[in-house]
Amino acid sequence: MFADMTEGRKSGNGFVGLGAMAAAPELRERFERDGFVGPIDVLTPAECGPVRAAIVEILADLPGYEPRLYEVERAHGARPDEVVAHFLGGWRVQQALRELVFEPRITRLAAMLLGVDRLRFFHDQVFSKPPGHPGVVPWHQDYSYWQRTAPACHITVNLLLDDSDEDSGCLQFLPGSHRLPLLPSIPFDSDLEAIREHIAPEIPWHPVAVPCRAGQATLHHSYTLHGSGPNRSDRWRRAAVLNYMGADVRVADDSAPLLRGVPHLPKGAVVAGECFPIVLG
Ligand SMILES: O=C(O)CCC(=O)C(=O)O
Repeated sequence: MFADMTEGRKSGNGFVGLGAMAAAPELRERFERDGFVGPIDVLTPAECGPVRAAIVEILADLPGYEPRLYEVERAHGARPDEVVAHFLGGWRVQQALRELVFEPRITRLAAMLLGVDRLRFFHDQVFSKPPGHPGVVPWHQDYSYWQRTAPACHITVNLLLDDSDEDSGCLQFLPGSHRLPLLPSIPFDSDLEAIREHIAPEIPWHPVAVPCRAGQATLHHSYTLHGSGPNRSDRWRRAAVLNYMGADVRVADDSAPLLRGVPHLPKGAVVAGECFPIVLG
């Protein structure tokens, strides 16, 4: 089928060069087989500029913005030269990040791969690695952090705002790992491969790095193991991450609000309300 798409170009296990939706059946097949797809063209490189500027503004005054964000990585605050900058909730404070949440080029792709007609926004994240920064994002499964919502019907879009490759610490995936059981959640400042002590030695460890150009994205299943190494390059490596879920996902644990500053929803309630908008359907 790819052979028909003569203007297109295959890269990684995704598809670039034509509208990704044109390749929907292939992408879906790859997503089901590997637990991730990418790189996929989402934004133009020019459209990344305002998003990068929004991130620069937040990072320049993280303590000032923190009260309006959902979460700022504590270990980064304590050891900024060692730990990657990571925060949740940028969509609440910067228009360019807010617009990404509702961007149809993103939401249509996410809903198609998740296999839902109605898609709901959960939260956003930003990961920022300056040139030469030694920080890593340890291998993890996203749902290990999201068990307070159920069922696991979630998908992650990782949108690169700078060209990224193995030198600059691009994202890596373990193909097929979405079929593993749920593993323990790993503290953000752990070693890159800390998760391996929880994985049976007979499970093959063959990570696949997915370099992306600015404006390209990867999408992954919430059980897929992924992580990223240090930035050994002289370039920035920043990513805006959009986490979506099916419209019927419910609160599984109401011991606290799902995120700082959002209404406290009771156990069993659909994760709904203006903090968790329907973005498609
Ligand atoms: O961008 C990274 O290095 C990590 C991103 C991540 O963990 C995610 O997209 O879920």
